Amino acid sequence: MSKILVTKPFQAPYEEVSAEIQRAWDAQWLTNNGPLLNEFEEKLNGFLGTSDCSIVSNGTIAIQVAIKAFNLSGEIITTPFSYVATTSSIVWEGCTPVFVDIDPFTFNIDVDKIEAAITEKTSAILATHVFGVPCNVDAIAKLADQYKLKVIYDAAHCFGTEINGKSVMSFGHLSTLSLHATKLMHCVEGGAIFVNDHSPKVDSLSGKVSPLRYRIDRLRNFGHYGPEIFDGVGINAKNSEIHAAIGIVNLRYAQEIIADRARQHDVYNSILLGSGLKFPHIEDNVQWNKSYYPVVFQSEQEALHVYNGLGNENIIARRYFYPALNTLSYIEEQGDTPVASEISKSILCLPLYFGLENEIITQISHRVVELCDEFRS
Ligand code: T4K
Repeated sequence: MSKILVTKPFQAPYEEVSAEIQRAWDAQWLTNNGPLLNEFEEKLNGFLGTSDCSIVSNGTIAIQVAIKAFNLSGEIITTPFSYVATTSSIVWEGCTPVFVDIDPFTFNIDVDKIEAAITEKTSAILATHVFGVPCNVDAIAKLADQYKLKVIYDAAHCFGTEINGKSVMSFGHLSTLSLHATKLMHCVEGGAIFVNDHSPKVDSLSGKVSPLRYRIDRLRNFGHYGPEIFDGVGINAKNSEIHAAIGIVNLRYAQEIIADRARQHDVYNSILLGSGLKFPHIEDNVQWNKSYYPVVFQSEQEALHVYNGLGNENIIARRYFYPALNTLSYIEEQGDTPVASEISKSILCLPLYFGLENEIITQISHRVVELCDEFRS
């Protein structure tokens, strides 16, 4: 079998991409929140049913800008089971991550353990909807209200996931999305911040926006409010017209990409369900985007046996997300997170990308079952 990667970027027909890039080229406007970027924002809002989206240069800076937008300090309660960017952004912004263990079924932060981690220094909860599976947003909102905490969701994996038909970006005070090439929806490099701020709108250079959106739009552009006025400290988190052009094209295929992920999941499930493996639990009211195919094995040794066995046949699975983030070398207070520790060691994501054929998925699945049988015998 030729090499099967864990993922591949979606690529729209090149003519469509070049036609869209041509618009930026003809306009001689290439970056600095130009018309294509604004169009991409509107189209993202249109697709997701959200109202306030600011595109930035990647999903990591989206988290960092989010933390700055609320002027967070002190401790931020977070999950140990996510990509490193969730934790590194907290540390980079000078805050202290406080790790709360995860739920063994959804692999998201365990809401029953959050309250015990709240101290007078806690300023926010930054939770990841890992693999696009939503956290218990109602329970988190209740705790946040009670303790006056901000809620930021790292929704990097969540394009297209809904709760009761509503985009998962509509929950929490703010959500961040990654639009990186490896994501279900992408613009090569990119990220977005979705705010849920219903306070009275304020004037911005581009019209009336919520105060939080206003702040984020300043933060992502050096603090500029016009050429000579700087409204607070900012950074360069802008994205370009070329990225926006690719995003606009890819968005045309969003439904098709999501449907294709569901097809792939069905094929994997038809062989792997019932073979002693564990999969994320999805609540009945959740429409999951199926952006990854994570499988939890019975032990780390079994996971590694499968990982190596597949690797020997050129099938590349990935240990998303190992190691648990509270064990990173720069973390002082690791806390006690046995569930995250166990799951991070025994999980693999199997190959999943647009167009991956049923036949290949069938072969991978049978091989996984054989390798597990071999290990267990
Ligand atoms: N929060 C969470 C929860 C996240 O998962 C992430 C990122 C972030 C925040 C931060 O968002 P960004 O700042 O990245 O926008 C990838 C991605 O780089 C990263 O975006 C993603 N999460 C993370 C989970 O995975 P790697 O280490 O898997 O990348 P890499 O280069 O090994 O590529 C994966 C596979 O894709 C390989 O098999 C090769 C293939 N590939 C990759 C690229 C880039 C291609 O075939 N073509 C390509 O162009 O990190």
